[in-house]
Amino acid sequence: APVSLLSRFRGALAAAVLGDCVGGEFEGAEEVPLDRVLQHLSGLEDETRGDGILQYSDDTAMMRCVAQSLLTRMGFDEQDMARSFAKEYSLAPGRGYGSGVIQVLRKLASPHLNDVFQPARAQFGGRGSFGNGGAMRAAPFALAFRNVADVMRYARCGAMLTHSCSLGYNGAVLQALAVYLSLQGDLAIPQKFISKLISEMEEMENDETAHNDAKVLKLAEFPYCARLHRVKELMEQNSVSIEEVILKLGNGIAALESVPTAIFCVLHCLEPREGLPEHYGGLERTIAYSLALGGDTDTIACMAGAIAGAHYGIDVIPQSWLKCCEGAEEAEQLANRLYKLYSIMQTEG
Ligand code: F2R
Ligand code: MG
Ligand code: MG
Repeated sequence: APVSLLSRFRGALAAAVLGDCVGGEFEGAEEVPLDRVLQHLSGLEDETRGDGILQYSDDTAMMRCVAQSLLTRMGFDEQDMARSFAKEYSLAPGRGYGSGVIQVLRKLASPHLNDVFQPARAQFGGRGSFGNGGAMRAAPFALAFRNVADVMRYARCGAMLTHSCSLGYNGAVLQALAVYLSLQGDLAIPQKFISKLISEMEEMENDETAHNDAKVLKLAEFPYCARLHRVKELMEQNSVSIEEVILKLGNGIAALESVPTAIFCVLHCLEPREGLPEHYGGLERTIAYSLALGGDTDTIACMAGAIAGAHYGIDVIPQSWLKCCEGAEEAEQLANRLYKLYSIMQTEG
């Protein structure tokens, strides 16, 4: 049966929270045997475990701020979003934030700050952060704007509140774009999906700042496009090992080492895969596979979850899994409200 747009909206945000909550168990682990992942996931079916037993981390905390700000301001308002990040951090600083970004979040709390993008620009000796913190919270931008140019423009601005290096904010643009295309049903033709990502990112990376950052960091001239081409190559292979995925795409805390990886997880798990239970659908496969890569598991599973959830919709996500995740219900409510905002924009636009 066709998946409704509302179901896709709810699936995107709920599966992002799911990925964050279940991925927290393995964040930073170098090797994660698949049987440990499957054990962890089958434990979520144990009804004697409490609701919301798995806590969400900074990924969800900041994604909620993005969604709430877009809703209250009915669009992007940098002052409001910055305030929202700062307030959330001050209320719950122990959610596992990146060690650099906490300085930005503290500065954003100052009532005397005029330029809310300035603290991010001061990071890492003025080079800015290339971490995946902008990308991990980018999904709501894809639900709040009706055209692709706005999704990309505002995902970039929203990320720049904490990540001023082009590798950081372009990772957020790529993640928002992947969720947007998935919501439109583009994952039905995977080759078309990846080609669209590459052509949009070619334009984004065709920029002097991006070229300079890539040069300083000794990366390819179009770093995201180069990774997306590797995703395409891996998709065309008959079999791919976990080691090869990590080697070619990465599994780290840098946006470049994790956003293309999350996209690959979704594409790879569109079909049944050896080692993953036969009764798993594509959404469950995507989450399990993301965890099995190790490294920044909460964030890769969160981003892959958002893209996969936008494709499969809310109804295929096991209720028992969602029940274990703190904040899953609120994510669905935020998605409902974003859908209403999107619908108003459709009719007014
Ligand atoms: N922080 C973590 N995980 C660490 C362990 C947490 C532990 N489980 C706990 O409970 O405490 N996870 C979260 O951080 C990632 C998102 O980070 P974000 O928001 O991008 O932060 P930051 O600080 O800007 O960047 C992260 C690190 O990347 C390196 N880095 C970034 N830019 C750099 C640059 N220009 N030069 C050199 N290094 C740079 C630094 O090591 C930063 O600390 C997510 O995984 C989220 O889950
Ligand atoms: Mg986290
Ligand atoms: Mg993480």
